[in-house]
Amino acid sequence: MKDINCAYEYAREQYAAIGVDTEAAIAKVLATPVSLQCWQGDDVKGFESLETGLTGGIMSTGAYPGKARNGEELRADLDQVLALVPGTNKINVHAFYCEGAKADRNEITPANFSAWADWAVEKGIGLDFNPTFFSHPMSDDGTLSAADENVRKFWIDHLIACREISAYFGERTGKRCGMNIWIPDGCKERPIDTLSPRLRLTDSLEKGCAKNYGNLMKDAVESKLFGIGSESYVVGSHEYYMGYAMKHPEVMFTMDTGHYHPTELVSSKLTAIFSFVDEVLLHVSRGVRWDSDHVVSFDDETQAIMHELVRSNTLDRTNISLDYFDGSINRVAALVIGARNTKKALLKAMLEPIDMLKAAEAAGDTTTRLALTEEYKSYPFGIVWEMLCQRAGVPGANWLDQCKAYEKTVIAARG
Ligand code: RNT
Ligand code: ZN
Repeated sequence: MKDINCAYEYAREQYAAIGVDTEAAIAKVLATPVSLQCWQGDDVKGFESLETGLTGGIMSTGAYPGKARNGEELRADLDQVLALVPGTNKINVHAFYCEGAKADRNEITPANFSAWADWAVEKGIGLDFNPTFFSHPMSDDGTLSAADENVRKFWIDHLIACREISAYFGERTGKRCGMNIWIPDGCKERPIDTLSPRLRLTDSLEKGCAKNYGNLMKDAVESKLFGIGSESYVVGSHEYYMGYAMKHPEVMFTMDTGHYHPTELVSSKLTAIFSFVDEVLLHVSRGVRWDSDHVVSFDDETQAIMHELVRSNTLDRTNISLDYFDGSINRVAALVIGARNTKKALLKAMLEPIDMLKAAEAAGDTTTRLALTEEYKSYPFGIVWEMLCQRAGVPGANWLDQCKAYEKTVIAARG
């Protein structure tokens, strides 16, 4: 059997003939960070063991055995994930994955996250962070938009604490920490007063985000269409946060691919947002009929997003994160599948002869544009992907073997 080098040589030449440098594409994909959500590892449970269970109108379904029960287990699982996902990765941590001395959400400090920081420093990777405005007895009647001033104060204090922790992550890892703010505030039925909660949210965000941490951390705001129990009204809607991000240029705008009407696509919104916003944070997910947070697939939309970023040269203004939680299959595999698909889609986008296509477009030759775009879809990019994995020292298509072995020896032993 011929080896991969032989096949790669052929692929490299084919791409070179249309002006695409596969080596440069591999290098760019390997250098582009993708932030992997720790919450896939335990069905968004966290380490606090409060009575509430998962709230906030999101839901993880499935009862696959062996979810991580503490920081040690979760980080061990993430070690295994990182061994199977090529290139630069970050780990995305949520505030309720706190450890050490017991502290309520408004009291957590960097000390509660030193185990995460130590681990990341040892691995040489960056961390991102999220305040947790759900799964807490104080989050039932709103958080940052709550009418009750005590409740609102509690969550502003949580926001302040989380930004301090994010800056700590930035300092410890030497890599800027992106902090994504998502709140579940909303209503099952249409409220009469839809404005006041939004004005309170603005006030809370401006108060909570007042401190400037320089380049150690950067805030992001994530909008949503609806949640379970907030079907009729969501305070932090798309238009709301778009407006907030316009008013606060230092804040990133987050788009989660599951947070729009099923016929709306994030890929079609990106350059509109980039016309006015400096940096975007992506939650790459897959909604099936609703915001179901399925594992990211190598599907049309994931590819379209990557094409948009590469074609518009906005990849460096984009923070790619994953956000889904599937408890019905091996959770390590779930994270690996979504992460590999995301990077695969990015690679495919990097292998497009953009200059040639742009030239055809500029010349008004839309026939060539369509003919070639379609033709290049079947170029041998799978071989380039295999080579990318080899260069990164991770398995190719047979990565599942390692994952299964880990399941047998480690995950199966969990009660
Ligand atoms: C919820 C948002 C949010 C969460 C995570 C766990 O709809 O997508 O990003 O999924 O914070
Ligand atoms: Zn999200």
